[in-house]
Amino acid sequence: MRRAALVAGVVLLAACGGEGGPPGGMAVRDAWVRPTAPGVTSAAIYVVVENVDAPADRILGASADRCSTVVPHQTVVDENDVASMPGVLGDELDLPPGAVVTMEPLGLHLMCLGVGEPIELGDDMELTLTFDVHDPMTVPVVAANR
Ligand SMILES: [Cu+2]
Repeated sequence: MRRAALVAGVVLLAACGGEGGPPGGMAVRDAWVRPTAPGVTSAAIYVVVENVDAPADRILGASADRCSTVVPHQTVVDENDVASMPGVLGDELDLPPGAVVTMEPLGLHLMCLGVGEPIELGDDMELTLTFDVHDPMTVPVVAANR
């Protein structure tokens, strides 16, 4: 809450996605991807997106250079311990000012589909997130086991 008070004064000045503008707006951090399992051509990408001081927004989609398609998923475990990953259509990707969307194992993630060369531990890739309002943002993603 203290942070919200600090940035409140900046909101009117910060041009969302503007060239050379002040830091702030949208922050994309801690992006990592699980290495692909043998014979598997998909991998889960995890990332944290924070609307620091940008107008209300929403993650519209994503792409990555190692994936033919990237789709948001939510891992769901049913009463029989069977996990499924339905696509995300609800408000999970909404980013009102100050909101943080945290993608982490057993929860929300970006599914990288159509992986060509296997993704190995330590590999790098690039993830681009697109938003309803904000300019697209590209961040490095490292392959890790966490
Ligand atoms: Cu998935």
